[in-house]
Amino acid sequence: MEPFASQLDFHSGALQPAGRVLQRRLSETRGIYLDQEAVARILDREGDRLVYEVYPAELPEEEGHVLYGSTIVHPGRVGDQFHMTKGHFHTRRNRGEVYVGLAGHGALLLQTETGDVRMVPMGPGTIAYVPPYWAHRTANTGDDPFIFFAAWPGDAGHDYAAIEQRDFGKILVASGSTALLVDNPKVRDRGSAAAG
Ligand code: M6P
Ligand code: ZN
Repeated sequence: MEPFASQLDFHSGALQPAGRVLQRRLSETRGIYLDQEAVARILDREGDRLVYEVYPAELPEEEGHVLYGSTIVHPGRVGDQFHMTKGHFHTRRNRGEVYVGLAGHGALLLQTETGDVRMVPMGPGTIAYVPPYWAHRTANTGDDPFIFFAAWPGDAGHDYAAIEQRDFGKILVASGSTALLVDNPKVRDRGSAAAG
């Protein structure tokens, strides 16, 4: 393969050239939010809102390559939760990732397979390291688009099912103008139901 360069517009978050641009709307990510009445209300009143977009560089998903792309999480809330990405583990769990904040403000949520959760606030210039074995999800905690760049190993793969089944143990909720990290009641209930 020949060396090449792509151009990332820090203002819009668009990467060019890019592979297939992914647009995630509310309807296809609705399951990640707690307040299903709020989801239904939004879909009913304003239609299928664009929540986030991913511009991937067109590269072989193979060992040795470094995949990269930009993500734009549009500002907004669903109930009192901020707009967020689906979140995933890497299919090959021992693959890490690097996130670089470019514009806007957000948070990176990370979780291990045993349910340990961490939160890293992100803004322009923040470089967040996602170690191997940690699932990751981002949320836009501000009022402007939250834009970040990510790079990960070509053979990492995306495993969404594991996080759909288990969910993150903590959620980010809006409290006035700040973001609070609180226990996910869905996971807590399931935990106590299993214990009892
Ligand atoms: C980052 C990277 C991508 C990921 C995207 C959106 O850009 O981690 O691999 O696809 O965020 O996250 P998700 O796939 O979890 O919706
Ligand atoms: Zn990843």
